[in-house]
Amino acid sequence: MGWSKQRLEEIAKTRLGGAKLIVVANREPYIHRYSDGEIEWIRPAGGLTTALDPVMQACGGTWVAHGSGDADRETVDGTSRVGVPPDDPNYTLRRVWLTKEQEDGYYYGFANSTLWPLCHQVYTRPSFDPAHWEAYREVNELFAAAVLEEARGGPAMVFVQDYHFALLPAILKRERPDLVVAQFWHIPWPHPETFRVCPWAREILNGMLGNDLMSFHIQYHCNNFLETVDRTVECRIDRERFAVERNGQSTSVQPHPISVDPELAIEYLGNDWEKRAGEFRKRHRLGGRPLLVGVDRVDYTKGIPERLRAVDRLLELHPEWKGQFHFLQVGAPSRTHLVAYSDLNDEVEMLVEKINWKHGTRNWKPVIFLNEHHTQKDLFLLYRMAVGCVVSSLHDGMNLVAKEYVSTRDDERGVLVLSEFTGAARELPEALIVNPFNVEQMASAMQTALTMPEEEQRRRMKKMRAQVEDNNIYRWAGMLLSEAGKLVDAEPPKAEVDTAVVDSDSSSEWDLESLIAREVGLSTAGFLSGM
Ligand code: GDG
Repeated sequence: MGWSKQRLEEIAKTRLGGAKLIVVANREPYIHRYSDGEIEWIRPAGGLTTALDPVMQACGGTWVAHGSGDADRETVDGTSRVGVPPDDPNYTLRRVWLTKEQEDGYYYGFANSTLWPLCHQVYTRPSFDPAHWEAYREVNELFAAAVLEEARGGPAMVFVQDYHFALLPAILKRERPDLVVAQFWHIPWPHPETFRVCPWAREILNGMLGNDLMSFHIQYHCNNFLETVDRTVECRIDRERFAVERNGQSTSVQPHPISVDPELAIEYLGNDWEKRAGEFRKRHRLGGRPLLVGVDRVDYTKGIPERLRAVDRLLELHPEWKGQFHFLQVGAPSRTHLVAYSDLNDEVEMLVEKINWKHGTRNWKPVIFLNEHHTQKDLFLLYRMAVGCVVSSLHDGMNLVAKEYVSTRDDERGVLVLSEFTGAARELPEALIVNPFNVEQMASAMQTALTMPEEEQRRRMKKMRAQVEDNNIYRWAGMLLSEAGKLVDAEPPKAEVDTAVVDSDSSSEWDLESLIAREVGLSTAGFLSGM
């Protein structure tokens, strides 16, 4: 029995015991904006929203987020709420409004110029600006007020997302000790020596220790976090249970690798993907040539220049590929107000230009750079068309692009080139694992991807698909919610549980228990064996 949307729905009903589910994330899952005078909605690029929207669609509840679209205010009711997905609403989006100064200091400043580079080992110096820190604190208080309003009048579980809200859990616990608070950190947690340079390291850790459950993608990040806490704040570390005890509060620290919804691939590809692929090839003058693709937000952690240099090297080593393939890079613009990001965009554009000039001909360009936001449907089409997908992150919490690529390949073809510095590399060892800093190795992996025999592709892809099918996004959310749900102090609403469980399958409650027990058993065994 596997994890599905329906199983997750059951978990939400049984394990949350009637408590309301409130997700807090900076980014909203749906943005309303003006286009030619009309209001339209889009889904933003980024791993967090991609992963959590299906979870909320399965569980229901409220998602609290920054209202960032220019038509967001026009589409909410008097309490800043709107039903989503906009075309078929089944959960609530509560928007929080920020001033330009708050957004500058909290989002572009402390979150993305301090914590983002601090947590990723990519040699970009974090900035430590007291004004940004002030704005970060202020916005964490502002979000806490919105969450407390949403949680009024009953038990609730608050599921906090990411590094934008390190202070939020302790604020919530201070005001409502009965709330169950869990946080998932979507990016890596660095080595203690790296983190300790932050002037506000202690305040950040105090905030995070307000959580009942603190979760990262992999055990290595949990170990780093526990070590950082041990060296920075006064507390008792329970290494047996992997928990931090302090002032009567206990924070359990657990790995839960995030994933994707494999069903989405079927939905997005539909029956017409081959026709759409033909149109795409024509539009970009690709002929019938094989494609290697990269799909990323343009971010300095993703190793985009590194993979372009590898394309250059591949063409130097194997000039026979000239005119014979394309490297297609989708680069969704991201955080463009920050100099580090606009500089990177310029660097990528220049590199593409240089490589195309050096190796291209009048009718053929080796690299095609699509520097714009795409729909997920279009991205999945590219995955399905490509003979290989290159993920060369210099450091990445998980990396969902790798798992999305695998999820589209029901033909069991295609090769994944995957950086060893992603969380995903631990789960997908059948990919061609590379060090993105090693240009020769990357070029050679691209050569292997372009020439791998079909049988070999099939053997590897089969295993990777089984992994992504089993460890899907519903398992991630189900495990996290049931771990946190153990702490909810409320009785399940009888009628709802009865209908949900008995109607679907009379043995499913037992199945659910044994499924969770088996999973917990497995993860404990993994931990004990030092995985
Ligand atoms: C953070 C962590 C962790 C890309 N371009 C467009 C677009 N995307 C989508 C992809 C994928 C997502 O964005 C990117 O996810 P990643 O996981 O690769 O990276 P981050 O955004 O950095 O995510 C990461 C993740 O959180 C989840 O925990 O895996 O380690 O850094 O889904 O398809 N989506 C749309 N248009 C685009 O142009 N709609």
